[in-house]
Amino acid sequence: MNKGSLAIVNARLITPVDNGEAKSGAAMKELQDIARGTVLIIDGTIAAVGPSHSVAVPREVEVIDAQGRLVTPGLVDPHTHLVHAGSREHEVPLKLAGASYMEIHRAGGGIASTVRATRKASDQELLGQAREAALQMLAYGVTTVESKSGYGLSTEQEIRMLEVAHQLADQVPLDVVHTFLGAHSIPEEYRDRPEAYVQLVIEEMLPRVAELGLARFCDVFCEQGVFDVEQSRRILKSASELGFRLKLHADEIESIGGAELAAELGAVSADHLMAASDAGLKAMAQAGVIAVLLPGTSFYLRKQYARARRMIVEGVPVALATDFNPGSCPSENLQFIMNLAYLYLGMYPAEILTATTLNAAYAVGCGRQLGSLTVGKQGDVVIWNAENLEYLVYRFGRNHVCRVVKRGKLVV
Ligand code: IZC
Ligand code: ZN
Repeated sequence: MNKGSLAIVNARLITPVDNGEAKSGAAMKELQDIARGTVLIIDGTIAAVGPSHSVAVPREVEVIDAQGRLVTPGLVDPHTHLVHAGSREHEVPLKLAGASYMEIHRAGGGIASTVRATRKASDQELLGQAREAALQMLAYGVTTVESKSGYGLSTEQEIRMLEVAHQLADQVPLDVVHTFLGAHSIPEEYRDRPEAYVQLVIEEMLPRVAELGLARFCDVFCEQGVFDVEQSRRILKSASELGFRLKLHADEIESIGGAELAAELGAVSADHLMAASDAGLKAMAQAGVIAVLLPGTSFYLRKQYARARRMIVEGVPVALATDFNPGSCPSENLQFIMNLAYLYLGMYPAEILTATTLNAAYAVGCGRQLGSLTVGKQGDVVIWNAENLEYLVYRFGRNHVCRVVKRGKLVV
């Protein structure tokens, strides 16, 4: 990816301060706030951050005058199902008539319908759809995105999904973090022998994906009627032995002990957590597992929201993501997720910024390089058409991005 040099001056700079780990508790609200600041990026890396009068900008470096606008780190979206074919608008009338997500899933719709569409699509079609979505994300201020497989559900098709995601990473000015989610659903051809599918994931898919170096993380949809805690544990332990870092779709619909399992395995994150138990949250806090909350999914499924305040009080680091997928959150707009977090998770604007930058970066294993305006980190920056954070999370449904800078290059 191209690297550039530029300086943004006259900015209202607001950023989390990185102390080497994801922020929890009261620290989620602690931000550095510089009223008239400069960020200087040289060769893609942040070289200086401070009050404008204290930062000398070399003569040859291009200068952008932010004119008092809010400037933050580039946003990180740490949970998406970016690569898929087709769409699922046909499910909405079923939902409005009372069918639940899991009822549609059990009837062979839901994930299975996206699996059918994805298997049929050519690499070019998959790539085209993912590229369009990734560029939308970028337009909304996202400079790094996590991307899961999980609509192939055979060794060959899962590898193809991951390879498409790698091709995508070469074509868009975003960093893409790759996650293997072969255990997203039992595919139709294994419907009557789910255990054989678990074995396929463990014995064939994981070793192949590891050997090809296609994914940093392994994730499992740990949910009643999908993969239970015992199956999830076996898959994730095998993944860990092969060097994958771990994530879980945990306690989204039923409280089955997904949060507890994430803590037991030392997962980097447990995601969703709408139904997570008190004991599960305590265990996550103890083990330092990041909660990746997906309020767009609660909104779209018209379900309960995760207990973000409780998590923050318990000391669980919280991050926010879109969950962009064709079923339960068909939107790539992380700004809308920030609005939802403000109104329905009861998070404060400062916590929301931490959750969509630094904590999100740690949730994808990139906290040392991304997620804050810190000297030495990558020069990923958003200039907003807003003067403060409160405005950003108050005014919804429009895109507040003014400029996006990726590795020191103006990309939006
Ligand atoms: O396609 O429905 N929850 N996986 C788990 C999803 C939502 C994606 C989908
Ligand atoms: Zn998901």
